Amino acid sequence: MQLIYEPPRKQWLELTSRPAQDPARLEKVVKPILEKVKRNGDMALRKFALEYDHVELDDLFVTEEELLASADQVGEELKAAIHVAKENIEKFHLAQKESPITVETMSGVVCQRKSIPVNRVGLYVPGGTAPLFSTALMLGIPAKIAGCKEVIIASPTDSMGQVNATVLYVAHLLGIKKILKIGGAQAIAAMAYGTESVPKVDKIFGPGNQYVTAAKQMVSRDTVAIDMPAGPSEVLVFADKHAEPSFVAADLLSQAEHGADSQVILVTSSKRMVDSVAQEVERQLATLPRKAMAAKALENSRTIYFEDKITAMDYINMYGPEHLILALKDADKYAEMVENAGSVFIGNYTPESAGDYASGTNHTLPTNGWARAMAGVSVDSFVKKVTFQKITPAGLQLLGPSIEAMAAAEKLDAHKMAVTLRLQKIKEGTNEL
Ligand code: HSO
Ligand code: ZN
Repeated sequence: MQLIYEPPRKQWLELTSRPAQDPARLEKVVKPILEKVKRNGDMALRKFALEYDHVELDDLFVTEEELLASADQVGEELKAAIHVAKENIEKFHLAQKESPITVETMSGVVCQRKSIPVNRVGLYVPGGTAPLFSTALMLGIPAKIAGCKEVIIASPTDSMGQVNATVLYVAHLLGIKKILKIGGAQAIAAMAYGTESVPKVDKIFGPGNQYVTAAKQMVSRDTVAIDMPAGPSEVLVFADKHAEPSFVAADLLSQAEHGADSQVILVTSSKRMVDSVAQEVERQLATLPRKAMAAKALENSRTIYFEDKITAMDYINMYGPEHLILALKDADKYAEMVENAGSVFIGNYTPESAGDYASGTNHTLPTNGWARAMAGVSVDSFVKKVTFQKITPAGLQLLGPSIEAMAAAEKLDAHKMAVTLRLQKIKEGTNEL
């Protein structure tokens, strides 16, 4: 980990950089995949499954039997844990449902805003070295709460043609029946364009490798909405001298083990913490099954020392971390100062893992500084907020002259006419309302 003491403000921008991506290279790989799926539909999907997952798929979707059988393959302890997580995530997301707002802005002029679910959504759940069944919970629960009519999951299979059993168990628990056995950019293409058997969706959600992310970005320019421009995962831990070095190290490593391109940052106001966390990181790293990946991520990572904690908060807000852990004595006080972060973990006993799995908050969060302007996934991400308005003749008499004046000033005569004609009718008394 790179170590920086008291960086001057002019250096901060550079210290908010993330590991470099190469979008042009990714686009070159992904573009032909998208085109093949667009052109050849299911046939292309079967070919890609053979080529990348080494599996011959008869059925592109998980069968009812496979879905039901998943319950037998998941241990009781894990099932119980998943139920705890599901309940908490449901509780927190149910509270996010908004009732319509109705405001009479002027007498006879009623404006309304109402949440209407996105009809069809596609949820990408990564497979591979670490199938993230928790992502199925984090996306499936708000989709169901929002009331989306059609929810499909796409997840790659193993070489036996099976989607991870725990992913299936979660899908079954949430009542999601359509699970596409395809991963990678080709899955994103299938959901974005639709094929003979895959419905075209309106919005695609979920994390994935760099190809999946590039594919999401590319299809979003074309035909479908996406949750957010996701990049490699990040955590920033802000620790004072009261923090527990072993906790801090474990939090840093829990993000580092996600992938070689993850970024972990330690900001601290204690010189002693710099060394003790480094020692703990070394010690714990050696025990991790994914140590090679985590070690690689640590190469992109930084420890930054600031004597003054308020200055440290300024830097943190500029960085805009996906996850921010406040391992501080006055954690609540500093939580009040947070402006830019995806999700904030307050105090020494609130690890990021809690939010990753089970406390109730969503783990699909903005990375790469997007937290400066965007929020993570919530029920809001699965609805459109549609506005309505209704104006009575009396209301139009009140408001009309303002509209006419503004339309005239913009020289948009038809706009003005739309009001004038109605006002005339009202004046003549021939309006039937
Ligand atoms: N930290 C990841 C989410 C996750 N962690 C899933 C474990 N499983 C991105 O927020
Ligand atoms: Zn995680």
